[in-house]
Amino acid sequence: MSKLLKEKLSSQIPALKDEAKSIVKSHGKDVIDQVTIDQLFGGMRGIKGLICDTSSVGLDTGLIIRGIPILKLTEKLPEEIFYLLLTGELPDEKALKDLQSDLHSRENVPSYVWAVLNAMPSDTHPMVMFSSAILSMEKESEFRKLYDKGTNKDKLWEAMYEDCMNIIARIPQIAAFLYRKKFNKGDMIGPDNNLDWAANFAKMLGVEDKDGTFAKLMRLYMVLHSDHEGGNASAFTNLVISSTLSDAYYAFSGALNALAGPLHGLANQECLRFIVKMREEIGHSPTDEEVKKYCQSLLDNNRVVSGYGHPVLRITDPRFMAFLEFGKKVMSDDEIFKIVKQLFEIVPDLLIAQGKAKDPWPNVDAISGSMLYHYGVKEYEFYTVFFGVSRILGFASQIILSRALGAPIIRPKSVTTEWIKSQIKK
Ligand code: AMX
Repeated sequence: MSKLLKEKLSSQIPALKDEAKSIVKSHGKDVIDQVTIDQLFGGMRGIKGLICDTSSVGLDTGLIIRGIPILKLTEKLPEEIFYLLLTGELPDEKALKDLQSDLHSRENVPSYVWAVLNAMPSDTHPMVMFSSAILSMEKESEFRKLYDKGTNKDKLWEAMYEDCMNIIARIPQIAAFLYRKKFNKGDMIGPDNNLDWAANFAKMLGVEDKDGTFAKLMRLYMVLHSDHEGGNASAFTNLVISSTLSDAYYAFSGALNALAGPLHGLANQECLRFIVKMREEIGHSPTDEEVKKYCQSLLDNNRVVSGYGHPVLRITDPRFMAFLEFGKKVMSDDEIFKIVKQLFEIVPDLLIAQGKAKDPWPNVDAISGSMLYHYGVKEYEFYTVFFGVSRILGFASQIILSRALGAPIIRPKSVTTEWIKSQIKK
């Protein structure tokens, strides 16, 4: 019987609920943070206002999944990470096989999804297509069916789990279809039941992979982007939508729309565009001096250097380091990869000298695009879709757990500028 993961979760949930209840009962009124006016005007940066147990991001550590630093998880499969995100444990071989066969059994995409994608104008952005494809499947939602039937609130997480698993099983096929359609790569390539989730995705994309390293990159890519705690724009959107008891189709589609912003997930597209443009404008493989001059002129013109800085990191993003190691092994002579390394040597000093960015170090987007570019995936409009496919593992884990804990609707309080001014007078 497939479904060991669901059984594991079922066995864990009562204790998780008891723990949350008992913390609130004994310490519900303890103060854990203060809010300053600059945080109100500054995008609520850093305010501790959410619970997210799947992962955490420390200023000086980067991503930690269930207590394990991301750099210790780079050899794992995305399915293993999904299991870890949800349960706090890595699966044994039996549980992994069970999860993989469960996903394969759910991968049949409803045919109307292809019709929806085929009907879109050819210049539609891939993120619009991806988000719309997921939303178009909302009528499949088990969660909504159960809710409409009127059910015990404690049962809702199970339907949320079913929806999430169905979506996770189908998105590699949907993303691969839209890549091949949008960029005229030929007919759709069907799934292969013998492959793991990311290798299957790699195969369906149809990217040439003679030595199997593209499949390896897909596994790494999906692991590195799987989650980044609960407060980033897309994860927060996902949590807010699902807290209204909207189902996973609505939540993921909305979260992907947040991910599509250039300050968030679209940065990987922007970053590659910037590198290619710099290479073109300079006209040859740039020298260090030329890279420095080019980036300095961006800063002088009040532009950002894509891929550098982060709202909640103050170190080189460990996910950047993981890709750097992969690149050194697999594509050390690649021209774009070399420019990525040059930027890493040069940009932090420029940002430090400028003195504005709180984090002068590269984030994952400074390098992820160059990995894809090396394999001929040069359509950088598609890069955020890779990010989205992966991040749905985190979105799913977060909302399954929220429903399991019966988390209430998210509803922070806003205040007016007049109210702030009255507080200042006091
Ligand atoms: N280049 C130039 N200036 C930068 C900069 C960069 N890479 N990063 C920050 N700054 C500037 C900001 O524009 C801001 O200037 P201002 O005071 O004139 O408005 C100042 O430094 C302070 O910003 P911050 O507090 O350090 O950053 P933030 O938390 O407001 O924003 C981020 C973080 C990522 C949006 C910002 O660093 C940025 O725009 N980076 C480039 C885009 C990017 O790489 N985005 C990817 C983020 C990761 C992700 O979500 N995928």
